[in-house]
Amino acid sequence: MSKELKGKIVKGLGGLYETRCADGDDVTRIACRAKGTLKRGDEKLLIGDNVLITVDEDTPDGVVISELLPRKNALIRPPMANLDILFLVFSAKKPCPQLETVDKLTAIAEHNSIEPVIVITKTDLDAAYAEELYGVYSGAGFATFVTSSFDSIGLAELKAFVRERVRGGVTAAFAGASGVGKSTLLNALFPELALATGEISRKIERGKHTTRHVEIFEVGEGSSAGFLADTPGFSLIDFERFDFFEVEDLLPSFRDILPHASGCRYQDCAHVGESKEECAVARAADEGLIATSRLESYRSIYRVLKNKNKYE
Ligand SMILES: Nc1nc2c(ncn2[C@@H]2O[C@H](COP(=O)(O)OP(=O)(O)OP(=O)(O)O)[C@@H](O)[C@H]2O)c(=O)[nH]1
Ligand SMILES: [Mg+2]
Ligand SMILES: [Zn+2]
Repeated sequence: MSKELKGKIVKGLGGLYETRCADGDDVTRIACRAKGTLKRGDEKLLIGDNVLITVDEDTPDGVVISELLPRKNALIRPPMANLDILFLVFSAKKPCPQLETVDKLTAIAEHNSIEPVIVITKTDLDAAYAEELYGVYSGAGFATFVTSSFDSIGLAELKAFVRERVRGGVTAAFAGASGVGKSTLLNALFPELALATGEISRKIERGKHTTRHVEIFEVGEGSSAGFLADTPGFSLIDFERFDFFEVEDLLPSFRDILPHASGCRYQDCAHVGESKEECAVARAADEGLIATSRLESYRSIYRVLKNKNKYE
């Protein structure tokens, strides 16, 4: 006799997956491998995937992931599927935030209909800069939190947000560079997780890639639970190498620039020139309606996308 169960992949290590199967409030975890065809190409399984599991009681090792169910979205960084909310975590200091990387991530999230939420960590190390960053990102229209896991700053607000939004099957992840304090923050919010955290390299002020694998945790219980993942840090978001989206998709992925992008002198304005007379976006930035760093990121990504594949 064989039967089929629906489950969600919450963890995967060396080809062995942990899946979460729910029947109402009755939740079980099943460890299993995947059918051969699900290990290659586009079908390669990701944490967050919803799958069918075939349980064949008559054969040994008869529990296997047999089918990948349709995805809402899939990201390369972090490598996850079906995300609803992406918490973009970066520190005020140590390591210094790379704002262009943050802005690439907000754009990729928006393009995939994932809500970006900004979390600034280590405000204890540079409160003034953390405030400045808060201004940039809340001003751009993102839910933004300033935190310190060491001084318990902003934790109650962030926890309330997570409890309110990451529930009822919603999937979210903490993502950002290595060493910004993602795992430390998750531990501060949910001490029962007891995640491993690591030191920062003193010489180069970078993290040491302590978290090695994506893992989803449950927030809340039973059918009202939400899913929250800790993910390994990354530093580069390379638009040249990966096809995150096309140049036409860039403007709609910047919610703070899009509303200002009509009213330029030329209809095909790419909003990359400095002329305030010609470009309504340049004008808006000059009036302080768009943060300089956000517009710089926009322009830099535009150039990369525009030049891509040009000589192929
Ligand atoms: N000053 C200060 N240091 C912090 C804070 N939060 C974390 N740290 C330190 O930052 C370092 C890295 O923390 P982790 O939580 O391991 O960072 P991570 O983002 O999970 O890093 P990866 O797993 O490598 O991606 C550790 O030495 C932490 O003690 C904070 O609020 N303030
Ligand atoms: Mg970590
Ligand atoms: Zn323009």
